[in-house]
Amino acid sequence: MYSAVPAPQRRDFISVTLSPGEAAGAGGYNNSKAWRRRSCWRKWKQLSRLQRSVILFLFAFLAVCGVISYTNMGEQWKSLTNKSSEDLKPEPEIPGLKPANPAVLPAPQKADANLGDYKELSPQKHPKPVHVRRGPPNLQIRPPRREARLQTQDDAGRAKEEPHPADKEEKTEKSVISWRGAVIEPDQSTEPPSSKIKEPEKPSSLEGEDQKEPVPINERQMAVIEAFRHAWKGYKEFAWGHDELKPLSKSYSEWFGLGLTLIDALDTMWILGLKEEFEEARKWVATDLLFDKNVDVNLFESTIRILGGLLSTYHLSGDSLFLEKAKDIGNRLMPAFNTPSKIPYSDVNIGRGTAHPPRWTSDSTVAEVTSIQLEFRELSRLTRDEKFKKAVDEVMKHVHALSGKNDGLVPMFINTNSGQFTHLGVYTLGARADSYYEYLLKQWIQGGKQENELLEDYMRAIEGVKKHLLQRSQPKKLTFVGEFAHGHFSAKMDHLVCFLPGTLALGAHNGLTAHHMELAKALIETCYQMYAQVETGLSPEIVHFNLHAQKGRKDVEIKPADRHNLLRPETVESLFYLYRFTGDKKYQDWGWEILQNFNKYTRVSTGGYTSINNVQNPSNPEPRDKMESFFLGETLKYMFLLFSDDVDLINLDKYVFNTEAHPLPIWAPA
Ligand code: DMJ
Repeated sequence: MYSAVPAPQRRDFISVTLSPGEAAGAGGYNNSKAWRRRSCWRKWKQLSRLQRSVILFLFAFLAVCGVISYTNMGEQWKSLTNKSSEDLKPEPEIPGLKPANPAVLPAPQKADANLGDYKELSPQKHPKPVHVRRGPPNLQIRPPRREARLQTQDDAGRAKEEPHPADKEEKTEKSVISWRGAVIEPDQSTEPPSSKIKEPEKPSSLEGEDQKEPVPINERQMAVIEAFRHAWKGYKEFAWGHDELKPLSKSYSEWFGLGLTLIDALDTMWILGLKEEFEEARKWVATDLLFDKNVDVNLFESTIRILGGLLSTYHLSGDSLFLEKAKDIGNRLMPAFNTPSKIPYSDVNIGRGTAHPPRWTSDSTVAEVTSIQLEFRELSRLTRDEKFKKAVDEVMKHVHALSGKNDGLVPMFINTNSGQFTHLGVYTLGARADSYYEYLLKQWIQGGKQENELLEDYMRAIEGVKKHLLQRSQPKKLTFVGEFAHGHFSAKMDHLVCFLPGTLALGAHNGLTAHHMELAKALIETCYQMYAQVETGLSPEIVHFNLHAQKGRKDVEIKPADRHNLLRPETVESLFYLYRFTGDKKYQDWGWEILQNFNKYTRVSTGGYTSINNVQNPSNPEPRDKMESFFLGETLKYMFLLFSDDVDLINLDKYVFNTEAHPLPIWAPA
């Protein structure tokens, strides 16, 4: 039976009930099209006007919804298909080299790109959205004074390319490190929670940081900026483009004639945010820095200061000018490796392409030949030319296999003909050996902790230090690193050795034993005392520790020939690492004391700072009239970083400092 729904009592809703009988209608079931059309039309006519309007409205509404959802699905589908085709793109290969992690490193510029093409800090073109970097164009600092407040966006164009998606993968590599069968548990306790080790995903200056609020600089950092500006004023006025400032005689000295101070200071200016100074220096590099010179340079010194300085400035600024210059000097240094043993000569004539050992010997210094690796390896990665890396890796392999070590401790000299250690039996962590140990660890870190031989040599050497060189002084029981010569211990310690606490702390931060951190803490206390126990509050070049308590004598003794101070960085460098990894403010306070004493005894009123001859005479410290390039390259840079509470200001999980304080990127594991 079919009946139309009776007229509703209430006219604000409709109900349509259809039953098979009703649907069949009086005339019985007829499924013809005409019948169906007529029947529907009849039913439609039977509906009230309101019912018809509501039905029509519903249809219209459904139709609109349908159109909208169709359009959205189309967009989503489009983006999905695009994304998957991007993800499938193969990663370009670097022939002969393990691919570096573009998440950590900027995409290398083509070696021949923009050679000599000076663009005055003009933004480069970027294929991807721009990320603002730290440094002059993007200061993460807020100086209180107007002139120190630098813009944040204008030079954003120097940012690097996006990393390859494959390198964004979470790496959970940090677990245990096996060393000679021993399992070394990573030391969790030595890491600050905010900088737990994980594989870096991007250069510290890229994404993520951009979203972060800039960390304001504090008063102590401002004091470092002021000190830098004062030093720079002297250099600019009296030594511009020369190697070192002589602040008292208002002149300069030349070593290689390559603007050493200016190059060493480039990345410091970037980090301190000194845009104007940086721009001026960059102009000099672009127009006046020419390596085609008939001049002998020391391979090690020019590698760590010039090559290292150019590479780090390239990484921080993204400016290909610095890479081109780095490539140029790198190539010109290569003749040093043309020796019978492949242990490089100490000196190279960068204009003539010839190399030679010092006049009086065919030996090279062990620290020198083993502390050029970070720079040449990085140059290979950037230029995709293996020869640099091959040459320096060969040196490390050779030294690794060499006999004549004493529990991992190396002699100070190596012969370029025979490839053997010479002057056996003398072991120090000071001059001529120091950075061998530093670079064992740092190369291992640079290479993504894959090169086990480096780690082995490092761990064994630290055991050697503990066994042969570690002692405690009287009366304060300071732990110090002495020297060992032909079976005899000497309580002599160079200020240079003060790099060691920082290196030990860095190793502990990277998962090595917690004992290294304990030793680092003990040693940095000693290095601080090398300043604190001296009349000017500045350390001499060398100290001798008292092994036996004697009334009225301090721990630290200074010989007349050793009481000079060259504005060296090592203690401040270690204070920086210790503060980064422990957060203990006393390290900042110690650094602050040291800065004040530099200001008190080494600052020259007309501009610049000077080395002094006598740290024991506050009334006349006997200025030497020389500002070493590392004062700007290292000492002030580490001061600035030490006073910063921003772990991303040169993040130590992304960068490794060369021995001249030039940060180079850490590669991701293959
Ligand atoms: C710097 O050139 C380097 O730090 C080097 O490793 C040691 N000497 C000076 C600083 O003291």
